[in-house]
This record gives sequence, C-alpha cells and structure tokens, in this order.
Amino acid sequence: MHDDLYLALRQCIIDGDPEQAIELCQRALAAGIAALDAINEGLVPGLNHVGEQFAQGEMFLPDLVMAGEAMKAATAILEPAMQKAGARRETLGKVVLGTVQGDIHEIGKTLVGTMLSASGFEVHDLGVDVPFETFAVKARELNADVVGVSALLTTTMTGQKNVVEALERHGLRPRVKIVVGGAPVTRSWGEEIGADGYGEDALAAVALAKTLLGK
Ligand code: B1M
Repeated sequence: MHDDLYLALRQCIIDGDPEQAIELCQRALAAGIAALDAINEGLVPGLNHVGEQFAQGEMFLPDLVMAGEAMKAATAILEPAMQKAGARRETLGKVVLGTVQGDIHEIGKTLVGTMLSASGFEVHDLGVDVPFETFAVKARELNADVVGVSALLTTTMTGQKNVVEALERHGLRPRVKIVVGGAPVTRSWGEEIGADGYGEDALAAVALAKTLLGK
C-alpha cells in the first residue's frame, strides 16, 4: 500500500541524503505508517543495499558514512513516535546497553535501546566503543538487571566474550543477564560465550529481556 514511500525511504539512505530522509519520515508518519515499519521496510533495506555495494567495492567509505548520517536523521524523526507507541509507566527492569569496544556502529544498538525503553525498560545507553570493563562497572553502579552488548564487526564480536568475563570478574553473574546482538552475531555464538541470550532484532531483544526477567 505504501510501496512508493518505502522505496523512496530506501533510496534516500542509498543517496545518503539526511534532508530527504527527514522529509520522507515526516511524510510516512503523516500517512499513518508505523515508525518501525518505516525502518524495517524502507530504511534498513537501503542500508543493506549500501552494505552489499560496499562489500563488492561498488560503494566506498564516504557512502557508508553518508548512509549512516541519513539513517540517524531519519531515526531522530521516528524515535518519538516509537516511544509514544509503546508508552507505558511500569518499569520492567534496568538495562545497560552499548556497542562493544572497537566498534562505532550505533544505529542498531540505538534502535534496540529505543524499543526497550518504549516497552518499559529503563535504558542506560553507554554509546559506542564501550570498554569491556565499563559494561560491568556501570551494571554494578546502576544495579542493572540486563547488560546488552551490540557488535557489528566480525572482529569486534569477540569482545562480547570479554564483556561476559568482565561481569563474571565483578561477581555480577548470574544475577545480571547478558543479551548479545548485531549483524554477525548468532545464537550459537551467544551460547558459546556464555551470554543468556541473543536477539536477532530490536523486537526479539525486547522479548528476550522480558523472558529473562520473568515478565
Ligand atoms: Co560499517 N560495516 N564499517 N559502517 N556498516 C558493516 C557492518 C559491514 C557488514 C558492511 C559490509 O562490508 N557489507 C562491514 C562489516 C564486515 C564484517 O565485519 N563482517 C562494515 C565495515 C567493514 C566497516 C568498517 C571497517 C569500514 C572501514 O572503515 N573500512 C568501519 C568500522 C568502524 C568501526 O566500527 N570501528 C565501518 C564504519 C561504518 C560507518 C561508521 C561509516 C557506518 C555506521 C554509522 C553509525 O552507526 N552511526 C557504517 C554502516 C552504516 C554500516 C552498514 C551499511 C549498516 C549498519 C546498520 O546501521 N544497519 C553495515 C552493513 C549492513 O549491516 N547491512 C556495515 C541497520 C541496523 C538497524 O541494523 O546494526 O544490524 P543492525 O542492528 C539490528 C540487528 O543486528 C539487531 O537489532 C537491530 C535492529 O534490527 N541488533 C541487536 C543490533 N544490536 C543488537 C543488540 C542486541 C540485540 C539485537 O542486544 C543487546
């Protein structure tokens, strides 16, 4: 029904055009498209295309950077709608979230944080390139229930294991649950490193956090 708009959203990411992204997201919301649908049906396919082209040497780092900028501009418009859609008062638990050391990919992690907070979790987003130890220090300081670790690179996903070990060193396991995710991450990797679960996408991460906390 909204195929043209989804295609335009996809294209503005490929073009790396933040202004167009803002305008199209506003149009999508006005047309009654759910924020998460705009992301999953329009924006993410655009990012995936850029990622594929980059891997094939058809697009280059500046294209990746611009696509990321356009995506950030788009999600800034959509985020309030996502928060509103899931608005609820009850706090389900505290989550410390971040992208692991050495990795600066923030879009997926931020989306997971937005969905968690829209679902009723208190989210403390530590940002990107977060040192392994910081996850543990913050989890203790904030008395967190869940630590979420995102990784987008095959070279940085190994750092998720370091975070599990840091939490163990700090005596926070098994009380504090660990959820891992990110494009190269798999369920079996999560199991191998001793995490409590793997979230394939933002919605799965929310469902998992609820299950782990018995909500
Ligand atoms: Co990067 N990059 N990048 N990049 N980048 C990828 C990841 C890549 C697959 C592209 C490719 O080659 N096809 C490739 C990784 C290859 C690999 O390791 N296998 C890659 C590379 C190589 C690099 C650099 C090394 C490039 C270079 O410098 N030569 C460099 C690394 C920098 C670093 O981190 N040290 C780099 C840099 C960048 C930019 C900074 C330019 C930019 C990010 C901008 C930003 O975040 N502000 C960027 C981008 C945009 C991408 C792609 C195109 C898109 C990533 C994205 O935002 N996806 C990406 C290709 C791709 O993924 N198609 C690529 C959309 C987002 C919604 O999905 O992050 O997967 P995602 O999150 C999902 C799920 O994974 C899950 O839920 C989210 C929502 O559904 N999820 C979780 C994520 N975290 C979770 C945590 C959870 C649970 C679920 O629980 C805690």
